[in-house]
Amino acid sequence: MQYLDCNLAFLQDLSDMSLHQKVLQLIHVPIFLFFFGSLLSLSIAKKPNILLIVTDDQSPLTLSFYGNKLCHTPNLDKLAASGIILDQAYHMGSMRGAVCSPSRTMIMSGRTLWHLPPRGKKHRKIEEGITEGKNILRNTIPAVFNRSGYDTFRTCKKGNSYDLANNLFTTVRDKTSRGAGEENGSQWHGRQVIEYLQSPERSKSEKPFLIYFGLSHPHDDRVGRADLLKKYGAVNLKKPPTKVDPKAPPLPKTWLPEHPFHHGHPGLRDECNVPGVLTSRTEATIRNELGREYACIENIDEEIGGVIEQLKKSGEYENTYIIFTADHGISVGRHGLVGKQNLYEHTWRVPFIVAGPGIRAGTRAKGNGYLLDILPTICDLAEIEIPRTVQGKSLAPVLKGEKEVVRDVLYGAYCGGTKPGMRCVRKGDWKLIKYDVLDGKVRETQLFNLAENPNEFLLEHQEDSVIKLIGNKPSEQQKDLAESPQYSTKLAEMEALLLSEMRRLKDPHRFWDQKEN
Ligand SMILES: [Ca+2]
Repeated sequence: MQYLDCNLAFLQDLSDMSLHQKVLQLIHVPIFLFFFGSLLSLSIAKKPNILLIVTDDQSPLTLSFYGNKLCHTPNLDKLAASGIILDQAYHMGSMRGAVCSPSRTMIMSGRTLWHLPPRGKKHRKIEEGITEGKNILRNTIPAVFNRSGYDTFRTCKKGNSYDLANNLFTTVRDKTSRGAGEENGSQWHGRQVIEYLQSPERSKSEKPFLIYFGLSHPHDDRVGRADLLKKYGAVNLKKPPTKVDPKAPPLPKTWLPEHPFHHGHPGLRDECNVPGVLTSRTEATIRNELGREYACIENIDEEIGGVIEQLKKSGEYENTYIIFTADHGISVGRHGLVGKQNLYEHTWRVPFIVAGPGIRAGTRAKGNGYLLDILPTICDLAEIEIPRTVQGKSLAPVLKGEKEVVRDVLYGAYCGGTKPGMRCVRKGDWKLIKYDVLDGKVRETQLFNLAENPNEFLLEHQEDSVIKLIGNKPSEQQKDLAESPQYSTKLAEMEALLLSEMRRLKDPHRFWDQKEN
C-alpha cells in the first residue's frame, strides 16, 4: 500500500508541475500500475489444483519410462515427459493380506505403517493405532484440503481402504469397477472425474480442487476390453490357459516356476486363487495374465488421457499438479510369485510421476519416497501447513530439483500371514530381505546389490531350464549375496540397519536372530 499512497500523491502534484516534470512523472504511472497489478494478482492467485491418480496393484515395470517396451501408455508417457519421474518410490508395507488397506491409509493420513489410525469398525480391534484416531482423521487429505478452501472430489474402488477419511471428500463417487465396459470398467471412474469437471457447480466455483482419481484396475480379475485383449494376445478366463499365444507379452526376466521357499502366508488368495492363474506359473498362464494386465493398463491410460484433455478444456491444466502412482506393485509371475505380498522391487516399489507448476519437464530423481509422503508433499506444493500428525516428508524439494532424495534408508514389511513375516531395508545400492515364517520352518536372508543386480536374480534364475525359457543368463554376481563370505561385513551392516529401522518405526515383531528389543 505504500506504493499506492506515494503514487496517488504524485498524481495530485501533476497539476503544479512544468511540462518536463509532468512527462517524467507520467512515465512512472504505468510502471507503478504494472507493479501494483502484479502484486494484486499475486495476492489473489488461486491455489494450485491437485489431481491425484492412484491405480490398484500396478508395478512400475508395466510402464515404458520404467523400462517396459510393450504396454502402450501414450498419455502416461506424455505426462511423465512433462514432469518428473521418481525411480525409488515405495509403499511401506502391510500387516495383512489386503495390502491395499494399510497402503491407502498411509496415503490418506501420512502415517507410517505401525502408527495407522483405526480404519472403521471392522479394523478397530485388531489394528488400533498408537495415536488417537480422531485427531489423525481430522488431518487426512480430504479434511486438510476441505478446510484450506478446496473443493474435494473422489472416485475409487470400494473397500480395503480408510473409509472414515474417504467419506470426508465433498463429493464421493466410489464403486469397484473391474469390468471392461462403460459402466463397470475404468471408463466409469474416468467419466466420474470428467463429469465433475464439467459440472455447473464446479464451473461456477472459485475454489481450487483436489481430485482423488482412483481406479479399480489393473487389480485382478484383469477383465480386459476385447480389442485390447486381442492386441496383447490374451483372453479373459477363470481357469489357467494351456496354450501360449505368440502375441502375448514374453515371460518376465525374473520368472521362476515357483518361489525357492514358502512365502509364509498359507492359503493366500493372491498366490493360489486368482481366476485364470490359481497355482499355475506356466508360460501360458503368466503370459496370458500379463496380456490381461497390459490391456487393463492401456484402458486406464485412455481414461487418464480423457481427464487431462478435460483439464485443458476447462483451462485448469496449467494450474494443476498431477501425481500418478499405485497403492503398491505386484509380481505377476516374477520370482515364481503372482501376488503383492512380497518385498522384491517389482512389488515393493510403486510408479511415481508428478507434473505441474514449477516442476521441470523431462526430469528424473531417485526420491527415496514413500506413499505416505503424498500428504505432506501436496500440502507443501499448495502452501498449506503440514499437519503435526503427519510422519512422512515433503517430496517437493526433490520434485523441484533441489534434492535427489528425502531420506537415505527405506524400510518395508509384509506380515499378513505367519509372523513375524518378511522385512526389508535398503540403503544406497544395498538391500536386505529377511523371512521368518511358518513357525520357524522358513528362516531366510537375502542380500542384493541393486546396482549390479537390479532384478534381484536368485541362484534359481541361473538354472539351464529357466535360462532356456527366458532367454536371459544372469551374470555370476547377479544373485543373492547373503551367503558370500566377502559380503559378510555388508550383511552385518544391513542387519543392524534393519533392526534400527524396526525399532525406530515401532515394528512390534522381531526375527529369530534379533536378540535385542
Ligand atoms: Ca491394491
